[in-house]
Amino acid sequence: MVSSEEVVRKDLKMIHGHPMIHTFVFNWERIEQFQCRPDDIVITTYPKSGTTWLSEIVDMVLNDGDAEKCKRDVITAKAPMLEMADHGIRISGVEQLKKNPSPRLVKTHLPIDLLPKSFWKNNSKMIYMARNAKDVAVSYYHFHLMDRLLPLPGTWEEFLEKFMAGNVAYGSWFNHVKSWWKKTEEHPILFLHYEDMKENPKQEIKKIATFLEKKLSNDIVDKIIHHTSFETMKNNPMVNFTHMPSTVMDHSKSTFMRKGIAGDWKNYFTVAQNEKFDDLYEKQMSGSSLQFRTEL
Ligand code: PPS
Repeated sequence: MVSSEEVVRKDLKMIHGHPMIHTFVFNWERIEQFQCRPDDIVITTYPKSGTTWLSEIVDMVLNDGDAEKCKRDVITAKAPMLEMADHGIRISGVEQLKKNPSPRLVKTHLPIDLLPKSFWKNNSKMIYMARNAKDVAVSYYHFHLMDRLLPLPGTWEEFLEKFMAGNVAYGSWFNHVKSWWKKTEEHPILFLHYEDMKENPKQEIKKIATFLEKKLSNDIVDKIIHHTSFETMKNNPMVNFTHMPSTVMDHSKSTFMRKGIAGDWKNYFTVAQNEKFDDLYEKQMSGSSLQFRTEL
């Protein structure tokens, strides 16, 4: 039996130059040697960019908008996070994936160079969802308050400094989004934006259906929009993470389904923080064609 001291609020650990959640690094060979299946669909994001939302949408697309079928299991079982391991509190991502029927959804936040090679060799389909950095920082701060596998965030000010420096789990947001965007030039990656999904879910869901070679009627797309709206997902225990053991997630500190909007950063960034962030942003993103909207 593992004691909570072994997993809770530990410092991050480096793996091949990337800061990672301490317990995930254990037996890293399981990630390096992971063998994908030909029809795996990889859902890849920087943390807090709408991964759960995208996962539920993809599951609905694959199941022709059948909401009841999509309640067959919790989201962490339907779309296991590849790198997740917590010394046996829960079944690891790799073990859950081995059990799942094809086509499997594989959730990951891994930077490009940590993704198992088999996915590249297999030319696996991948969907990347990106969200603007300021809202990600705010969402990630609140997630640190409740997800006890992460180190404590300190104050918002302190956390923002760490986020800007890339001293958070999975490293720099800038490097993550830029490198995945660049990879779209040579690999089948559907690159989506959280803000576009908020603004026009019909259009974005149709893009996903086309990418996955699924034909969906307008009626089915409407069902998917309804089932995956923030309000519906917030109240759906299969996707709102309330099933998680409290050792791992403390919903009394912050809820997983927190606000689900674009532009919440304005409630947290001071004018000075915003100016500093914008300066860094300009430097980090210069030379990349990737564009974000920070409000709708
Ligand atoms: S994780 O832990 O990295 O996998 O988190 P992730 O799922 O990527 O991101 C969580 C944020 O996504 C918001 N969310 C949604 N927004 C809009 N619509 C729907 N349906 C939806 N579902 C989840 C969730 O509320 C988190 O964002 P914040 O800003 O904290 O509310």
